[in-house]
Amino acid sequence: MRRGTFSCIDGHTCGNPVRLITSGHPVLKGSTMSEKRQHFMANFDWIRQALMFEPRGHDMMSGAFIYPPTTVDGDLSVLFVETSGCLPMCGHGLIGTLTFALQAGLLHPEQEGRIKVDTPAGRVNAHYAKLGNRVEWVKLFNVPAFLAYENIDIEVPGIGALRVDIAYGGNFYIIVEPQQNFPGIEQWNASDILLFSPQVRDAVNQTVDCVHPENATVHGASHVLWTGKPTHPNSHAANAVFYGDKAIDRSPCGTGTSARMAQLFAKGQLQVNDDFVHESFIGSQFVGCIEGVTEVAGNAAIQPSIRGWSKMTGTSNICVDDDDPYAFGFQV
Ligand code: PYC
Repeated sequence: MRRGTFSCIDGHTCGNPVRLITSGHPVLKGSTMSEKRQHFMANFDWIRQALMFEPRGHDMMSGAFIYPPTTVDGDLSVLFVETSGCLPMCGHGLIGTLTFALQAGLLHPEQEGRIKVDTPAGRVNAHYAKLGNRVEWVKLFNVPAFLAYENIDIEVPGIGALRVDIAYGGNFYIIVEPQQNFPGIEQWNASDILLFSPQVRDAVNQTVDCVHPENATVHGASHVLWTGKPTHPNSHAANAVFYGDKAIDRSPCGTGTSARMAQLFAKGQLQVNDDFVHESFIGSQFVGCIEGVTEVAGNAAIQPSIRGWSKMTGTSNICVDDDDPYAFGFQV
């Protein structure tokens, strides 16, 4: 039987939705969050589809479940759910999850202002600041990010030739910078991004095989990060991140910002300790920083951080009953 009632805290991080599911969790097998993610995808994907897709969700919907830590020193674990699947890591999702969980009294870290989170992509530490009961900001110390491929040439129907880079920041990002056949996001509208991104993604995945060198369950270039000129004088760059089938991230995208900083670092355009203020398609901002350098499977990587804020918009009890023909959602 596939049915249940799920309590949720809804809100957004810098404009992009976050649905923190606070009851109705399935029991997951595995000793790491990566293993639990595999178990969820194989056995409980109906929960993701029911809570993310229309009519209970929408194209941009993104959410998370909190579980006990899977490491001895962790405070909690997080499983991410989205219209596109179960991401190994989601920056805007984690900033929202921690904000809502702290504000709702669901999370009591050992050390005030510090949280240790086990995610499917690995350990992410977080700092936060509170004013009364309100969380003002959350800063994530994300998993190591690295440039995976440089100067990949693809042919995209309706655009022509494009040269792209691919970087990892918790997911694999195809990064498209302004060039002859792409003028920058400031000259495009949302429908151009929605039209061309799936074709760019298909072309890249037919050309290169993106697999995380330390965790083969993390594979495939899933997100397209189009770049361009920012609108705020204090932003260093702007982006429009496409994910799933129809989503453009309303936030500046935490894992995308990490990937972009890794790309710029590898090209000598950003240094350790540099702040990188990244602007989203709607003009909201994350403050990124390269905290240090490290290695992933013997190759250079950065230790990225991202700071952002979230706001709650409401709470809900969502029921899913398999006698509803649209219990598990639909996409148009
Ligand atoms: O913030 O990492 C992120 C993210 C991934 C997909 C949408 N947002």
